[in-house]
Amino acid sequence: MQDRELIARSFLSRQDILPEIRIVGEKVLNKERLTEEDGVLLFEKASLPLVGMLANLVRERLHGDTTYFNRNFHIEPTNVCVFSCKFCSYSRLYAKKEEGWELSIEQMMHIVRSYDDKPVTEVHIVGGVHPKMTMQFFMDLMRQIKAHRPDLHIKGYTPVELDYMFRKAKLSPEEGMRLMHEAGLDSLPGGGAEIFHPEIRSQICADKVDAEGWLRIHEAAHNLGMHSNATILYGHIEKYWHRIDHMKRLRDLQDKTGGFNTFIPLKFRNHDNEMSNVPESSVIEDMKMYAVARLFMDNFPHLKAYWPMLGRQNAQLTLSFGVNDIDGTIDDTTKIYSMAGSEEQNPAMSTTELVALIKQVNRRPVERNTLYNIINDYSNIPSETEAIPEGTN
Ligand code: V47
Ligand code: SF4
Repeated sequence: MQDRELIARSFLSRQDILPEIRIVGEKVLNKERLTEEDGVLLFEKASLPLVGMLANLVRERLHGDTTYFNRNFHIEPTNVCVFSCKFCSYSRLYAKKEEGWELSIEQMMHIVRSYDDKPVTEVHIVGGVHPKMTMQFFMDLMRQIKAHRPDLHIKGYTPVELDYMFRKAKLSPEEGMRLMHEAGLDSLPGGGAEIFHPEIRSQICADKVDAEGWLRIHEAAHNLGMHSNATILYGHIEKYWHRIDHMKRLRDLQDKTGGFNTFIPLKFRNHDNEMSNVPESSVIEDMKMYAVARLFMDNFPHLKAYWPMLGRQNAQLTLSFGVNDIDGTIDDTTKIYSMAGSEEQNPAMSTTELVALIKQVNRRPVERNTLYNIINDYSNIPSETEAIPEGTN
């Protein structure tokens, strides 16, 4: 038996571990699936070192020390949005659209061309839901991107945007996804999931696609052979059981389709939105979220920490709590988190910095493409800088 399994067993045999927690821990050691009750129990009663140790065990069983990142850039076509999610610091209501931005296809192609000499593998397209930006508009955009750079993977549009487009075009999710895929859409990002349970969804984002609609669109994508990610927006008014209910719905769909790549917990940030009175979660709570997610989401291959939202040092910390992916180099092209109050006001990180960040916590940095094929293994390449610059939490 590997050392780490032995260490985990001896940790679990400690007298101070509650018997009901020990039972859950033993399930993890025996590779048994956790129930919803087990998940809630871990959140409520397990210590952080215990869930962290178990999550790290699972992470190392799956990936060893490998920590993935990719080279990507974002296009945010607009922040004008017909919806009014209470946690959103980013959107400008359609009624006040002059306060927002709206990019033309030519402006977005200009962004794409600005990466012509750079080895990026993915463009992540995500934004508000603008009533004038139709499905046809985005299909034209994707065709132009593919005509210009066929190898660039297009990860784009959440079910919030897609559901709105499909309804306007009078298409079913299945028909709509097929057309978007044919126009060049390669995979779906994880956004728009928030908290599925209607008790919370009706309070924080009542007017956008519901849980069933979100899941149906991802299922339609998976059935076309596309992959996708899933998120949870945690740390606001939800209870632990809402988080587990959310993860259970995703785990069930993953059992059915196997199309999800990565689960991404997103920490609620409270700056400049209608939920500014809700305090943000502590770092301890954040690490627990990642650890329990790793343990509960046993059929998701990857767990990602999105560093522009967490900050660099906390993202490093998550690598000991189940996380094996810290997203991409990003290049200062997203505004979602800086507008919501993240420490990362200008989220750009070079490959050198990302590699150093991962090596600093003794993990193995590997550049991947969107589908987790290895592009470059940086473990034996000395970093130009091993240190993270001061003041860049
Ligand atoms: O769905 C909005 C979140 C998401 C706030 O798939 C907020 O690789 C915290 O999903 N505090 C969009 N979060 C971003 C997203 C994403 C990001 C990176 C990678 C991937 C991927 C997906 O941002 C929204 C919402 O859950 N969000 N406002 C806020 N105040
Ligand atoms: Fe619109 Fe998305 Fe913001 Fe909701 S989270 S208001 S759907 S941009």
